[in-house]
Amino acid sequence: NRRAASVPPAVASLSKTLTQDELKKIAADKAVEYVQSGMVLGLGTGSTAAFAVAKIGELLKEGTLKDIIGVPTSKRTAEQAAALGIPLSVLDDHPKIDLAIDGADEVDPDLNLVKGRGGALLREKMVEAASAKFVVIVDETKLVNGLGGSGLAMPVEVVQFCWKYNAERLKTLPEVAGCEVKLRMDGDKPYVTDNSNYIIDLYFKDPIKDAKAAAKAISSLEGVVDHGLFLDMATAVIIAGSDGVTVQS
Ligand code: ABF
Repeated sequence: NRRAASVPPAVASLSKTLTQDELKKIAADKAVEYVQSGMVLGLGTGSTAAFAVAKIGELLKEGTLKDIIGVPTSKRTAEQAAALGIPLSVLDDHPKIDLAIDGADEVDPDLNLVKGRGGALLREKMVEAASAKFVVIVDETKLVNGLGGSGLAMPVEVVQFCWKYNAERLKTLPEVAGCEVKLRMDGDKPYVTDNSNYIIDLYFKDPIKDAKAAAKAISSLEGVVDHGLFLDMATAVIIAGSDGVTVQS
């Protein structure tokens, strides 16, 4: 049970005047404390994860960390890590990852997540599922009582072929009843993922009643590649807020 893996609790008092970026960096730096020399690391995507990647690069450069191999979860992260001199690999060559560090869009009280508003959900899920420990780093704005509860997008990655057909089918699934569906755009063109797929974003008025059932139903549609529900995957979540840093596991 990866949820039971021990991550030491930590609390630090933070000033109430910190910006969201400062909070993200605090969470990221805390997660990097769990990195040890010789580890194979899953490198997340997004602005919070970018702070962690930057810190790992810094520690490697100064020699505090050695022999790290990073497995990036997106082309963006691969570029950032390569520029910092972090040696990189892929799951084909390093199928077992010691620790993955990544952000999230929503975190519920059971540490289930919505991820993928940054568009990297598929590679994130593959890398994080292959990780012995998966530490999530967020600022307190990401906490929700139920997944889908932020009212923001819950992404579903679909093949380009007949995406409208799949958008219609997603809309009629009883497990996500009432959600709105929208093809993610990049200017006036559909957004294309690192895997050459499209993303259909689901918007909920109320939190998803049964996230497990929703995940199963969405995955059952032919042409759906993956979705942003990351259930029972996080080992620990590091939350930076105005009252301090907490680690939930
Ligand atoms: C990744 O980055 C994604 O899964 C998630 O969509 C996003 C969070 O971004 P940020 O850290 O910029 O809020 O973790």
